[in-house]
Amino acid sequence: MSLSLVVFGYGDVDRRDMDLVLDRMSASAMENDSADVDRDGDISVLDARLVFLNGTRPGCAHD
Ligand SMILES: [Ca+2]
Ligand SMILES: [Ca+2]
Repeated sequence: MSLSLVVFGYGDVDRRDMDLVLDRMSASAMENDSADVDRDGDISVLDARLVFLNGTRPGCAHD
């Protein structure tokens, strides 16, 4: 499974990407929705968790 963890911005996975997922949590994902990281059709805590765990900075901080 290939994940697209970059929700916002270019290349880095940070707090802003996670915030974007959190903002849209409980919404239905659109086709190819970047906030639906695991592509299961829903934007959920699992997507936020994936972004957090795979952040490019410690603790998923932003620059
Ligand atoms: Ca980003
Ligand atoms: Ca999902």
